[in-house]
Amino acid sequence: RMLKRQMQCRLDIDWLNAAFLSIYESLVPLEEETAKQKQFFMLLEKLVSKEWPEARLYLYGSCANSFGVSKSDIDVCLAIEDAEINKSKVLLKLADILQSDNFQKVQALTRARVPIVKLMEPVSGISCDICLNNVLAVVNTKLLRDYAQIDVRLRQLAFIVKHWAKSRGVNATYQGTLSSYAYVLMCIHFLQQRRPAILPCLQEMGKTYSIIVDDIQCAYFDQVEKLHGFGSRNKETIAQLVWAFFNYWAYRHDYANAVISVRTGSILSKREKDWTRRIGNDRHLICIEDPFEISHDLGRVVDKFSIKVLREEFERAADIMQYDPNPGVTLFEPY
Ligand code: 3AT
Ligand code: MG
Repeated sequence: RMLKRQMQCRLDIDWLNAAFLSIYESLVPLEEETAKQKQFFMLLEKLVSKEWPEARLYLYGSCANSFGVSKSDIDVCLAIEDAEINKSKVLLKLADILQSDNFQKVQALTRARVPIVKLMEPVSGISCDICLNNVLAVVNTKLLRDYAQIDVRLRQLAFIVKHWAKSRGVNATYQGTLSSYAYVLMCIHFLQQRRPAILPCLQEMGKTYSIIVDDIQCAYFDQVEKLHGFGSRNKETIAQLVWAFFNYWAYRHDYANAVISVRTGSILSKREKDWTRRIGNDRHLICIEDPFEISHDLGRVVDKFSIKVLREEFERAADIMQYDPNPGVTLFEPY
C-alpha cells in the first residue's frame, strides 16, 4: 500500500506528465512535412496511372495511420485488380518508370517476403516503399487511424512507446523484436482494458464499414466521430498510462498462456488459438493477434533470444517509471 501511495505521488507530479507531452509534441510531424508527402504521393499517382490506368494507389502504414513520427518513410500500395498479373514483372516495370523519372536509389526487391520497390525522392529526401496488392495493410491502416481519433491518449502513448522502442533497439522484426504495427496494437489493447475503458472495441460494435479482402471479412464500427469523449470518465494522464503500460508488459502479462486481441477487446488463451506449439518458425512467445488476419500472431518473429531482450527492456522501462528521478530522459537513452 505504501509503495502504491508513493507511486501515486510521483505520478501526480505534473512535470512528469508535461515532460511526456513535450516529447510527444516534438515527435509530431510538421504540417509542412505532411504536405510534402502528399505532393510526392500525387506525383506517384500520375506516373502510375499513365502505365496502369485501372490501378489505384494507397498510402498505408505510419504516414496514413496517424502514428507516424516526423521523418518517417512512407509506405505506398499499388492495387491492380487483374488476377493474372505477374507481380515481379509489374514491380520491375514500376522500378523502370521511376528510374527514368529521376527518382534515386530505385530498387526492386522482388524476392522479399513482401516484394517491394524502394526509392528516394531527391529534393525532400523522402524514402518510400511501394508494395503490390497488399490491401489488408491499407484496411488495417484505416482501423488504426479510426482508433486514434477516439482519444488523443492513444496517439500520445503510441508515440512514446514507438520512440522508446526505436531508442532501445527493440523495433526490428528482422532481429526478432516487434514491428511498429505490433506496438500500436499493444497500445490499443491496453487502452481497451483500462477501467473505465479509454477505447471501445470497434469490431464488436454495429458494423458501419465492411469489405472483403483476400477472402477475409473486415468489418467494424467506423463512425468514430460519434465516439468523441468515450474515454472521458477515465482521467488517467499520459505519465500514468506509460507507467501502467510498461508495468503490464514487465510484470503482469501472462506470457505462457495469454494472447492479446484488439478484435475482441479482451485476452484470449493460446490454447483456444492453438498457439501452444512451435510450428515451423512460429514460436508464439509473445502473442498479439492481428485484428483481421486472425491466424496471424504478430509476435511470431520473436525467438527465444529476443524474448529475453524484450522482457528485460519492458522491466527496465517499468523500473525507470517507478524509481528514476528523470524518466523522460532515462527511458529513451540509446542502448
Ligand atoms: P514506422 O513509423 O514505419 O516504424 P509503420 O506504422 O509504418 O511504422 P511498419 O513500417 O512496421 O509500421 O509497417 C507498415 C504498415 O504495414 C503498418 C501496417 O499497416 C502494415 N503491417 C506491418 N506489419 C504487418 C503485419 N505483420 N501484418 C499485417 N500488416 C502489417
Ligand atoms: Mg513505415
